[in-house]
Amino acid sequence: MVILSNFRFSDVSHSVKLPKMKFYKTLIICLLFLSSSLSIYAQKGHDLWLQYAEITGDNLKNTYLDEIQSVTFSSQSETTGKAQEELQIAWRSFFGQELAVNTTLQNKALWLATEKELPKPLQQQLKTDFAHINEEGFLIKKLQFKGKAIMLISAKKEIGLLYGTFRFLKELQLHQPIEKIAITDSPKIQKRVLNHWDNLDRTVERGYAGFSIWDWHLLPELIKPEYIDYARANASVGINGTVLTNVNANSLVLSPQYIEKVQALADVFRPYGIQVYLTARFSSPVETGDLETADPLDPEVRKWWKNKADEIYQSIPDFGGFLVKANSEGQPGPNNYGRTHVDGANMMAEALAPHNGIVMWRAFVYSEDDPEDRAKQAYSEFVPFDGQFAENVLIQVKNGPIDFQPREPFHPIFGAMPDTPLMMEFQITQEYLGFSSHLVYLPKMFQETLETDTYTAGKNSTVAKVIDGSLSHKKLTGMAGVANIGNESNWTGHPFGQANWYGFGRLAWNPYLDSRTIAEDWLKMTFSTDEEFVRTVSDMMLQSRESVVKYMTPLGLHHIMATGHHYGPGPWVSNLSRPEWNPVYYHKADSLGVGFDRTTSGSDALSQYANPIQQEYENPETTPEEFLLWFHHLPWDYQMKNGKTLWFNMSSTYQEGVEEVQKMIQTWQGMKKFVDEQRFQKVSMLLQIQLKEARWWRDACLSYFKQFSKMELPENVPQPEHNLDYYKSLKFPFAPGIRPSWN
Ligand code: BDP
Repeated sequence: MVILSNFRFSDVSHSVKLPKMKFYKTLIICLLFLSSSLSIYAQKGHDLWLQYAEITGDNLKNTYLDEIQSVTFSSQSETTGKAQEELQIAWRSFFGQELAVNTTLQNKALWLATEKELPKPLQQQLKTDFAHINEEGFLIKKLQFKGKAIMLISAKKEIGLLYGTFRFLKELQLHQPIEKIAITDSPKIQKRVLNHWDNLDRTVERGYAGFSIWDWHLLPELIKPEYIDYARANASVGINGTVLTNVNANSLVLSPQYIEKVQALADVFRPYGIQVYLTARFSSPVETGDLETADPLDPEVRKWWKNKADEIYQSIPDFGGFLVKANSEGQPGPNNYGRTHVDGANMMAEALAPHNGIVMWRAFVYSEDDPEDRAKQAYSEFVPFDGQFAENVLIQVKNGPIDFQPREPFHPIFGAMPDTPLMMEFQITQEYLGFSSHLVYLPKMFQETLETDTYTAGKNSTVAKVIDGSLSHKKLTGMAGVANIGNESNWTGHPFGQANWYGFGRLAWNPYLDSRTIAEDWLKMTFSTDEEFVRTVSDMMLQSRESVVKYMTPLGLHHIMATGHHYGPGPWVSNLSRPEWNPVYYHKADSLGVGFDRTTSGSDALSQYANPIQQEYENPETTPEEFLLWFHHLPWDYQMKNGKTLWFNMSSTYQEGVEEVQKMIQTWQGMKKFVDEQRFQKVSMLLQIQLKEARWWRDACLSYFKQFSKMELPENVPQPEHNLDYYKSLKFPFAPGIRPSWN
């Protein structure tokens, strides 16, 4: 079964006319048998949540096969071709057989047709359903048509048919009874984009799953099957854009030599509804040797970008646009020429507008010579520009005001720029959450941010409403996720890292989804539909985010990791040139206490939030304890809600984090019978690494903070194995994900 499930026979039989069909078929089947024993497990990981596991229950299988006996396509396009391929991949894998394709509609058929291809009476009958979906939405409905029982997948556009097909196949993967399949759905966010921090030399900044999947050297000629599988996986969750290159950009990617390579990828992704974007280095006009300035108000510079955009669109007519990191962490930008972010973004927007391209301009800025609290800087710089950006500019804002920490309050920009489209930037790669060795289910964290109330337009002004544009009627909306994908055979390194890619896609489609539902769906599609398995492992996933916060940065601590590679604890680091790069800047531990005072008596970062939040957080007693040290500097013996001291709570929370990882190990051991050997063992081994590193975080951080608290560890917290000097001495010159020059 597994052999068939991974063999895309349709790819061969439909696209190439083979003269000696029988001979080739036999040969291919023999080769598959030979290779299957070697690759069976690796392929399971490779197939992500599109496992299409064999449907064995007689009842279920028979009903599905009885109810869907053939498929008819009213549309003939590249995109519906992909829907057809996917149906066959799934059918062979679910049932060991192909799904008959008929040109005329039969009884008990699956029917794919866009709204305008439907006969008038049906269009009329489904009027209300169509009124509820947008251009990318779809409907799946069982109905009677001319005396025939039909399962209809319909949409306004072809891409909706593909999304509908994936959703239909998902329902089968979840073993949904056929009569219960009735869905009308549309994405709530327009630009659902992965950001690859991939360099042209194939290293991946903050990537922990091998090298970049883009094999630039062999493009445009070599189209790897992975590119197609990547597109299938993304389309299956509705991701419709990919930024191929690192935000710390290289202008080479805008050269004709590379545009040709980008075009080859865009051609692969197009039928799957995925647009390609590039990162644009602001100084490109200079770096290419064409001009002496990149001043955005210089007419020559404006012309350069216009010509560049025209050139790209010549090859890639549906090119998405540019993502820009400007005047941030040493990247060039308009400020270098005394100009503003508005000048820079609007110049690029002007070049892209005639082609319907967009600019995603990042708000991740903080200055090396600004003494203002780093948490305040992006807001201070961007909010005054509200309403000044061109219509095709999205400001891309990280979920929190510092930098993808295990827990941050939401970014105060959300809700504070009602006249500017704001795009959410989440980080799927786990730069600060254990790389690809820790099992941390991120959708739980994404959900926490999305459902937080900003109060900026009264009660219930959640971040999700800012992002989907509903709070202030935005025309352009988006969500970006920094990808955790590399050329590892299972794409993400950790088998559970796949859930974070999957979950990002689901939330970008619908930011109101519950992360538990997403976890359950993912588990069923990826591993097993067994109830006990799904319940137990989804509980473990949902808890995992809190556990990492506990063993790394409890009670609002943040940015206390080691330098450069960010691997492991480093709360003692104080020697870096920029003050705000040092962990001591963030925790401010001394003999009097610990934490960053961001209230009116401190940096006053709190004033960037709406009133109800200010009032609640101004006083440590009413501040949610998970944000205590983010907003307050408190004495070590500060009494917390449970009547114990801050030091006691900090120490025991670190300990709880470690114990929770121990519990994850036990839980996972009990799941052996549900998971194939290779993925089971991999997760087991990675959990041991997670435990080792959780203990390391606990011991190193508590040894460090204890010098200031001068208090004993609570009884249940073991004494650190080593002294502080030992933890400080640890070096990891080859930790992954870092630019070699930063070592
Ligand atoms: C930080 C990363 C750095 C990125 C930067 C960014 O450490 O590698 O370049 O974010 O988002 O988290 O630009």
